[in-house]
Amino acid sequence: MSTTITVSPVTRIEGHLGIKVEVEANRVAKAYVSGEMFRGFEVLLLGRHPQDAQHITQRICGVCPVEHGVASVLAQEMAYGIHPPENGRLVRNLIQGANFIMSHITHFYLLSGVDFVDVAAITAYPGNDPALTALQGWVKAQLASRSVTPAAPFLPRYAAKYLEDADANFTILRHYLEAFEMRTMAHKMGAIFAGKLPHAATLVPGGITERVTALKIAQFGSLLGRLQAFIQQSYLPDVAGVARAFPDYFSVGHGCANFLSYGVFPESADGRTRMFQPGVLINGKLDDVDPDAITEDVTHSLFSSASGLKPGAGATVPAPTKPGAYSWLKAPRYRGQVMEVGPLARMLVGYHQDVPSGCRTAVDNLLRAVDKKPEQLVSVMGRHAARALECKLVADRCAVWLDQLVPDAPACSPYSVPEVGRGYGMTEAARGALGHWLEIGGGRVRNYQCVVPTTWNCSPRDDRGIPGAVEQALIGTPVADPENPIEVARVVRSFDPCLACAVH
Ligand code: NFE
Ligand code: MG
Repeated sequence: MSTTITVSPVTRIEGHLGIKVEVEANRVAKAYVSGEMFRGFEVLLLGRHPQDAQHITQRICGVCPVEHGVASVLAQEMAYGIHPPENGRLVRNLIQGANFIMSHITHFYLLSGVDFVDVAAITAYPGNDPALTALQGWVKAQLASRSVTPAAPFLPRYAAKYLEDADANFTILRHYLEAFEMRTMAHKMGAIFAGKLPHAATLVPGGITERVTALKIAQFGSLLGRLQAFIQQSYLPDVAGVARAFPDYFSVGHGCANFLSYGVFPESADGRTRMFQPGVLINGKLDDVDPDAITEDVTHSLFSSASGLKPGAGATVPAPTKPGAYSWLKAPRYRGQVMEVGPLARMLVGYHQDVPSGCRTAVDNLLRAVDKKPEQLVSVMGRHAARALECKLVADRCAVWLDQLVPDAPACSPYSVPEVGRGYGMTEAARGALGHWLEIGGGRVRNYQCVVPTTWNCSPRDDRGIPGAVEQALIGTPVADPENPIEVARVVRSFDPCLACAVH
């Protein structure tokens, strides 16, 4: 006999995500992941001036707007035949790096960490540290209001086994409060060159409109130093502590085990070398990324446009009552295969490459510290660890890019918009591979298609009925108590889904 569990909407993620799993003998046998709204950015861009695209597409999301802006200017730069000067490239890396740092800290402390930390236990923790007193007051108020309206962010929550070490529990919760300040600091740091954040005002084709000055470099460096200290002294040890306390989660949430990364953070003007180089891992074999191998199926998606189109020729026609369809996400595939994207994909692609990204050493050190084999990283805990490792690598690399900036040197190249043209921008957002495809006709946007990280991860079944990456990761997940499916929540949140992005 099977029990159906529906969790909708899933809290502590971005956007509207529905999960339906069928549990047999305390294991997930079938999983359905759905995006529950249509947004239509690809439709509303049609007929607009191409230069509006980096501003409009940033509004797809408040978490990764910078990356949508970068993907859009990369697509335009290909169509206009230009590259940014050195300062433009470096400043973009710094703004995007600031966004990765903000996003990863937010995900661990404010979103998914609460799946492992025992919030309620904090009320009994001894001491009178001001952070403790603040937390206790907050949690007590929430617990007291439970019967009336369960209040975010801690309630409602599943009855489950949480972190049992009271000191570690308090430490992570103290860092939870600090994480609010850290994510603000990361935004402030990026905004030094972005003009403002979350939505960057200074991103343009050809580079960046903000002047690079010695003062801005110094301000950025000061905030970066404090973030590096938090990552090193709090984030990495806290993730390691959770990994030690929940070793089972190195064997839960395996998924498709195919990984795709478009590469990110250009280290040369033409973007051919990048801090994280592009790569695709299928059945453990590393290959170059071929943009032509990307297609989007829609058989189970709420669209009437043709299935299996390449994004350069893609179409978005909503069909809210389409029979057999259950999600507002398309189903992206690479050579017809399901792909996982995100920090784990970047770290594993980097691990298999002989490039100086630092991935190989970081992953080797991690494997030694947790006494695991590389294949065990393909799991809930592996995703958290990869995210934390990447956060440190990116923060450290930001210090190098900052050092390479030349005050008052140009940060932007001139260009003109052609009547007809095509381009695509492939980059990485915090959650994974992000591509924008642009076609210009009559000097206006003739077609615009986005294939987005969470569209890859939370994809529905494809034309062949093959489930998407999160759907596959859920299959086999143990569920001890169907009334409290914490294991399902932990698998889903390990991907850091953003449904606002996914349905764009
Ligand atoms: Ni809306 Fe986004 C996704 C990321 S795409 S958070 O999925 O990261 O740039
Ligand atoms: Mg799309």
